[in-house]
Amino acid sequence: MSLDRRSLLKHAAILPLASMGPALAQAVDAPVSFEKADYTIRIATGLIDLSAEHIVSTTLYNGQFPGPLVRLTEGKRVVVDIYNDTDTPEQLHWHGQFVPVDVDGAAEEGTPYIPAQGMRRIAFVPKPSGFRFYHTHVVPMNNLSLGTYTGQAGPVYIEPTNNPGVYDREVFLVLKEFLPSFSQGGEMNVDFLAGTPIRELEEIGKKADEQFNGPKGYEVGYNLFSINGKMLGHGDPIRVKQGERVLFHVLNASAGEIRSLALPGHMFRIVALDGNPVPTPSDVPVLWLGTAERISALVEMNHPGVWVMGDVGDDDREHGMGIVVEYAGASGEPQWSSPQPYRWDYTIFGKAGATPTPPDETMEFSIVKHNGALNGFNQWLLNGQAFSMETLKPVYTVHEGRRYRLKFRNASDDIHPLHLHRHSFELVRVSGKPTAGVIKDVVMVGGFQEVEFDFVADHPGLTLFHCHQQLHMDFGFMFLFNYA
Ligand SMILES: [Cu+2]
Repeated sequence: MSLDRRSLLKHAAILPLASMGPALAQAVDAPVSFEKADYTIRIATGLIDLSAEHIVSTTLYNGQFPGPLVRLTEGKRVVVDIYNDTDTPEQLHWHGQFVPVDVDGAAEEGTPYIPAQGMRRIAFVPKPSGFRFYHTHVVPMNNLSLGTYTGQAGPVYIEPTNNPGVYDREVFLVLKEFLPSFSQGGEMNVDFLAGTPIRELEEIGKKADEQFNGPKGYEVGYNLFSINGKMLGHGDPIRVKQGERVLFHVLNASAGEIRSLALPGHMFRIVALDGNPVPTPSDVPVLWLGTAERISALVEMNHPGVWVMGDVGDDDREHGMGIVVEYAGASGEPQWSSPQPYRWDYTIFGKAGATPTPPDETMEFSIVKHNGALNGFNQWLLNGQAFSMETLKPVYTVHEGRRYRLKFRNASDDIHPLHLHRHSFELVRVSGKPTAGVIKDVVMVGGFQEVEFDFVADHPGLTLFHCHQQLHMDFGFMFLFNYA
């Protein structure tokens, strides 16, 4: 290996830090300074070839998009070295895992930054099992070259201690847009969620709009769309055989878009949501995923041909959001046909006739948008309060061991993918429909609709809640739970 001056300087910059060893290490349950890392993740600027004509420069994990698949075993401690070769301090968040605050990767909770041109070694015990992911958690605000607008996302699969494995093979799909830009036209929300808007919430939203009646707030749009870092028609197809049972693990790694996915002539049997097995696996023609949601779905390959598996939005699919599925022996141009409109309803995966454990306490939150209130950006308020990035003050307190019911009332026309850190939650009611047994870490609440979910406060430490739409979380839609 030869080192040029630049990389020598880079190594020199790392050395004093690395030699500090234990000071950087997270003492979890054993000293880690002489251990070899199980995984090394390097954050650096790099290029991704979305197609031969579309090569994008952005920040990546290990020079690739998506970042490497991190395969872990539930309960088996893992050591991860994270190097930051950029000039910006970074946070790497282990989305959907029950990890302590110093590992979680959220500065708001107190996780130390991975210093610019520095590194952090972390160690943790992976749990719960299933499909998780890792992504950056810095706050980009109006800088579209930071945070989840970059290519910093990768899948995590935590092997359960026993895996029933009723499939022939697994395919991971990471959905992601590139080349973001601001627009001020206001976005059209596709009407795909089950349920009907609540008049009272519409009235609250209307009042807020009358108060903040200037131009619509900035939105982020994208030029290029991809699955596993390739635009539709570029990269290898998914090659299948007739009769094969393929388990797709689909991740929406967008900074703020909702994504759909359909495969003409095939049904998806959803077996897990956000990595957690669902009580009632069900067949659906289309997958809908809010930002940061994951779906694991079995597809029986029983419709030979060459197909486009893609977003139902024609424009997004034509700009790359799709991947070709090719049966052995089939040839010709990949075929697409739009599925019938389908209403996405989380409750069909629930446990029929069951009722969740009653909570010890219920907290209610109203979601209100102040149109263009922050230098042209929409500001988001929960119960009248926008999160302060300056004070990072926790507003709500939970007690260990207690079960909390959170009820969100959305007085805006936007769909919000609500996310709780370091805990999972159980859906209790979605747009008026009761349910039980669906365990998630992100859930979409529809425009002028309501959602309720329960979580047990069993992972002490500051716990972040936020909307996973990057613009929303950066401009107020966030709060911290404090453990008493
Ligand atoms: Cu939101």
